[in-house]
Amino acid sequence: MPGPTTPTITAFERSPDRGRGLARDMRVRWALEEVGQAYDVRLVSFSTMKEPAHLALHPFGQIPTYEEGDLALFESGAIVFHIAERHAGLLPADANARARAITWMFAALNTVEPPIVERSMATILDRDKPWYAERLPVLKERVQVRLGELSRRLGNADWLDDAFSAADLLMVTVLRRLDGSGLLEKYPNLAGYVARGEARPAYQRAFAAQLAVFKAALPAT
Ligand code: GTB
Repeated sequence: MPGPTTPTITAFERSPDRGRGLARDMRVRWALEEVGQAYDVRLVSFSTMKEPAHLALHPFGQIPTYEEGDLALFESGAIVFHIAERHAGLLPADANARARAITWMFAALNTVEPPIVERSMATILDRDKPWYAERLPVLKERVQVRLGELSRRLGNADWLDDAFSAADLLMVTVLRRLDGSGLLEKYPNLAGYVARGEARPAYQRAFAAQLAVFKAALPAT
């Protein structure tokens, strides 16, 4: 039963990923599920996101946002960090292990995600450009360099630094953006890592929730 401080997040009313859980509300949903925090979702359209009410919450007119009492946050990484700080289970108690987990959270968002997003955006937005055929291999190579580095570091470990943490949650969602590209499969330990994340019951609940939104928006047959 939602209480007065039940957080509300925003998500796409109609996600362009067609229910594959690739939009960034997925990582926030997953974090909330991991810590057992109930939440509400406000669905927004692309036009609603650019209106003053949403811009007051998110200066760049995007999802996800997070509201909890007087607190309003944007940026999925900051939201996941906030959830991890306020609840047990997503960051280690040991100060050094916690600092390493936070380092990996930044690495996921600042070092691994950018080349993945750049490649993915190019495949969506730039296909008709005269330079696309030349540029795509460059973008693909940048992703492969990062995946190779990450794969070497992960080795045979289950998670980035001992126990599962918010860092793994972010890294798995970042790597999932490669879905359908065929790139991840070249690194079996990374593919296994993503599969381990996806197998977590909290992930499954989050995925089902965002898929339900997509299905509800489908026209009745
Ligand atoms: N740095 C911000 C964060 O981490 O929260 C980035 C937020 C962001 O890019 N939000 C996107 C958005 O609101 C949705 S997640 N876009 C609308 C806009 O900018 O007008 C990005 C996303 C969108 C679609 C897919 N997909 O279809 O696969 C995957 C990811």
